[in-house]
Amino acid sequence: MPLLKLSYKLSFMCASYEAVYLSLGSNLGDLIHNLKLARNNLNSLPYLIEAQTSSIYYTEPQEKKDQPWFANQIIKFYSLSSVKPIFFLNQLLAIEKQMGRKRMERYGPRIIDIDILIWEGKKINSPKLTIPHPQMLKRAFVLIPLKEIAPQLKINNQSIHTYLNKLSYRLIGDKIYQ
Ligand code: PH2
Ligand code: MG
Ligand code: MG
Repeated sequence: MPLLKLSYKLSFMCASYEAVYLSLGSNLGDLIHNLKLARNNLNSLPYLIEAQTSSIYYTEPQEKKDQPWFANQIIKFYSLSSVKPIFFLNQLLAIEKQMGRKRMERYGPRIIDIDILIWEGKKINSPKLTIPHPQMLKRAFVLIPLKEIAPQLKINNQSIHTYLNKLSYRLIGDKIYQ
């Protein structure tokens, strides 16, 4: 086999992957359709493999209260470890834009928001990107679906359960009040 072809094949077989947890949110238009479309767009990125998907929750808006309720969902992917977080972030922003997101006000209504929550083995503090996501530990709409798909996950050595215990929220069916 030609050397180039062999090394191409080997790079696939020996590729290493890192777990990445993403949060999806939508509160404008057809919420379920928007989450589905975002999930499809993510799955069309060649370096991502979907591993687990949470249920969809309907969640009371946080930070800015006077806006429609959100549909939220968490997806765990494996990403090729050669992919750089800032490159990935730019691809997420491109998906949001292509789906029609207009950035008007901070925390305001949006067709789709795709956030990087956790990237296995990485802590990042740059002006454009902070990992783990700086607000995730205060948000029941993140912690509840995350616990559903990764009950054993530790964040800064603490369980999701521990963080949830510090919050005041109500989970009624698939609705999260906070
Ligand atoms: N996203 C925000 C602000 N507030 N509230 C809920 N319930 N769900 C969200 O996804 C959300 C929010 C900014 O990204
Ligand atoms: Mg967000
Ligand atoms: Mg965002």
